[in-house]
Amino acid sequence: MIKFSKEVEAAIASKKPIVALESTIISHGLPRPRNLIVAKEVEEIVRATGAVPATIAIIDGEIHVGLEENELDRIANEDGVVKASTRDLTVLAASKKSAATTVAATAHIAAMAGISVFATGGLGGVHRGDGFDESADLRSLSITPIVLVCAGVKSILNVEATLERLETLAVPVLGYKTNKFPGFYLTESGFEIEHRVESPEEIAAIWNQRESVNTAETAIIVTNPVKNELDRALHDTLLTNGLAAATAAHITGKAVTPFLLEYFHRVSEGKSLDVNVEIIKSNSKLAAEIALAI
Ligand code: PSU
Ligand code: MN
Repeated sequence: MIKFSKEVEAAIASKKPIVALESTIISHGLPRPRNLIVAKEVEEIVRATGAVPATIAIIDGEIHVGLEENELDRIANEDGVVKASTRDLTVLAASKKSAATTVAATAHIAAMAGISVFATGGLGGVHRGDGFDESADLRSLSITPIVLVCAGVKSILNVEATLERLETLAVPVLGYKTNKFPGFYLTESGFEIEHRVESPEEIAAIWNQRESVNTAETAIIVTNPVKNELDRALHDTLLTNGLAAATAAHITGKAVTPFLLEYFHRVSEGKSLDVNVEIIKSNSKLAAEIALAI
């Protein structure tokens, strides 16, 4: 059912630590041509830390865990690559189409492949505004055993409502060297985190307690704040105007997040993009350290 890259297949055989990486960030989160460059750099960071990168995507209907170079290139550059959540996997398998996987679908597939650590940029969550829109990322993390490293939830979202949903869904949230819930582009979102951790070993120890307290079905979210945050005034202007632009353009459903990210990157003339790239790189490094500790 799963096609492994040569590198990931060898890592499984020799029991090397593996880090899952999502692909929607490549196809729908970052602009070309930087998306492919960053995707490769992130894989290199994981390798340099001593783990093996497994970028996950759907190629011609098949689940791929670890992408060969030409496959990574297809996800980054082909126009027909759609954004897929867990519910899309059956349809894609039957229609043999290609897709990039969101946090929800990537976590689902990684767990299926026996991978226990996953790095992304910002988690999806409850959207702002009057219409109801909650990312499938939250539901997926409540039923998928994986350590997810992120820089909090994307600041385009309703952070407070998202944290409440994570509490309801019984998904633990840890702050890496912080008690402040990170705000994706911003180091702090204004909300607190109860559980602060200081090292990858401490995170591994928490992960290893799941069976003993019978909570092995949920993910563990590790939040890693960005060091060089986006200018706050610029961030707030982008957010207000970006949300207004999305409403004016009648953007709904799964197009909302890619629209807002593209708006931020374009209007900030790449400033938000630089922060987004730093986030992904630093999360991938921490994820590799956690994978080694586990
Ligand atoms: N983090 C980023 N950039 C992204 C995403 C996360 O830095 O593009 C993607 C992830 O794939 C996440 C998705 O699962 O955005 C959330 O989309 P939605 O709100 O439609 O569930
Ligand atoms: Mn949505």
